[in-house]
Amino acid sequence: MYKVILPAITFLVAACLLAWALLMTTVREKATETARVSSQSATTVTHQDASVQSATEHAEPAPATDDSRVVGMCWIPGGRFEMGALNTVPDEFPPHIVELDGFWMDATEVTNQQFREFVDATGYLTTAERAPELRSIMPDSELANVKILPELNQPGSICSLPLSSRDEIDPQKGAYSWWQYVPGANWMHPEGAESTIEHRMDHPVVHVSWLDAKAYCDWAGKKLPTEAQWEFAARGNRAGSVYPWGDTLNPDGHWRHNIWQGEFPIKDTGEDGFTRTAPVRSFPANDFGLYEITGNVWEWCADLYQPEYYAVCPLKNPPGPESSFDPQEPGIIKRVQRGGSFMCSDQYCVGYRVSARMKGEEDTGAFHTGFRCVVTLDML
Ligand SMILES: [Ca+2]
Repeated sequence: MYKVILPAITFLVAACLLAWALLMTTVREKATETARVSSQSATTVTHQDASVQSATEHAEPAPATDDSRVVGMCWIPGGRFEMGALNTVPDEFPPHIVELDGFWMDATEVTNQQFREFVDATGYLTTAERAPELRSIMPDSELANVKILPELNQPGSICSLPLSSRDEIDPQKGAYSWWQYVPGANWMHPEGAESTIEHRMDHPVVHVSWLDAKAYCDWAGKKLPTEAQWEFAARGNRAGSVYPWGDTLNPDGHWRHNIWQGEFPIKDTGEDGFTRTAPVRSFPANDFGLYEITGNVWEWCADLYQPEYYAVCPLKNPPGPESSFDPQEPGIIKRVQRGGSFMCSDQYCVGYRVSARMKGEEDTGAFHTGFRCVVTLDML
């Protein structure tokens, strides 16, 4: 008999939803200890370096270029900023200074229409359209020999299923009570085989793995943003703010991004106008002209994930760690996701804060996960 477990693809979403509480208990002590040693210099820099400033106080203008790739993208002027946060989640600690060269970033999340053009041009099949391969499992880990449950060994992806009451939440299953692997779910069928994107071509593409996002970028001549680029861009000119527009979640009673309202995960009241993905440009852009940089869908970043990377990362253009390590699932390769999604609630996963970090298996998408791209100066 094979030893069977749920496929690694089901780990992603559970991690997204359980990470908050688990990470608090799993890595706080270690992160704090590490940070005690390493953050002193970072903190010293943070509070003594008067040159820390928002990106555009001395913003360099966008370089003149006729490169068609940057059409419709936003120029993010280089600068230095404080990345991370105090007193939130251990993996956002320590706050530290980062310097970045300027770059262009997509004004919106990559849409179904854009992804359709990529697929039409290349014939690319996303990971959700292929048989599961467990490609995120590290070959030397204790998970190396796991097998996929036969009933799950077919193309599909992760969807959240509606619950009618909290009685349907199985304490043993936790987030698996509402997150399930749905055969036939993929970017063209976000809620399963019978669903369609026919009237959602201006919505962000979902059910794309990190590998799918990278394939799109390679085709488009772009890259995924580094985690530092993403946070710098999301913060705009608002150093230290919780959200891209400030510190108040819904100023003047107006929702500024697409998240979950109501009792999670039972009833999303859709006060912001949406209970699933929203068309891009549904909400106001941030200082740099970026739409839905938080909320709507999680956005893949280029970086491998390590919760303690901030304590050791370089000052200039940090590329992310050289290897992945998630204490919760050390045998699985994780990449960073940022920005939160329409599934994020202040009752559960407040991943829509600009400093909030998330991680996912690089071969796994979900119905609340997409991406946007960047072009850097060295790519011109
Ligand atoms: Ca919403």
